Amino acid sequence: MIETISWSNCKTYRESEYVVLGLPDESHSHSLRKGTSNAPDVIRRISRERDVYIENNTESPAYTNSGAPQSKIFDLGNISRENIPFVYERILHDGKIPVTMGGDHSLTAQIVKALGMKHGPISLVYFDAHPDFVSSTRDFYGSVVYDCLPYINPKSSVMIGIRSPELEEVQNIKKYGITVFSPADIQYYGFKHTINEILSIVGKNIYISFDMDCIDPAFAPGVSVPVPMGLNPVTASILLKNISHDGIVGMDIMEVCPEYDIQANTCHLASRMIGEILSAPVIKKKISYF
Ligand SMILES: [Mn+2]
Repeated sequence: MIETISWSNCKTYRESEYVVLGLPDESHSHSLRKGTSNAPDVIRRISRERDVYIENNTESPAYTNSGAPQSKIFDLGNISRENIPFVYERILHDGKIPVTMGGDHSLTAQIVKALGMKHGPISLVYFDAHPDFVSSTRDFYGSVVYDCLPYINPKSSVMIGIRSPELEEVQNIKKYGITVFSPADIQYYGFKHTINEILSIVGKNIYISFDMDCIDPAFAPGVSVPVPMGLNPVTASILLKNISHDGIVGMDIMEVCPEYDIQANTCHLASRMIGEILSAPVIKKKISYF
């Protein structure tokens, strides 16, 4: 018998508020490191080995770290890149919030497209070591933000954790007016100041895309393209909670590369970050059923 590991804490898709999906696809990555397509299943498995997740526990919070009100979660399993438009359109039509595990970061552009078509311009909150804002090449893991441009409002979007931009990416950041918070900025100006700045920039329809390489490789070595001098996990989690507090239209966690992980630290952190989001927000949007 094949064991199915899922994040579901309610019995049916219909009653869920959040829908978890895996996108085990790295076909648009140019990284020398391979293996992000294994991340969804490994993160699911790790989430059950530690304290974050209690399967099918409908009586107490699934995410024991927060003590926050419980969200209803249904895990749809893994889907293919080709099915993104169809599946996300349905999830959004049903008034639910997609939570995606990648896979390479290029998948985010397709998700944001589906969200933008449903909700209008998205405030993109982009956690990453790299801006992924290349425009000379398209539709790969380095052009994600450029590929998202038709569906986002750049002036109400932010990048957090950036510390390895290419020249053309710096030019695009200036050209389109996206505000960047590097790890050094956050350290220098302080936490509360950073949170207030971010909250003053982002509008409604917040989508959080969390490239695991935003975190320092000391904490998250298992990523495709690690860069030193990254965010501390506590900093990232508090930013996540504050940004998602009033509701988000979706989130993803991308670029986890289990093969390069050390003692599953990165996968455990990824599972915890998803838990932080799922347990944090007060859902203000009305949930519509079939
Ligand atoms: Mn990225």
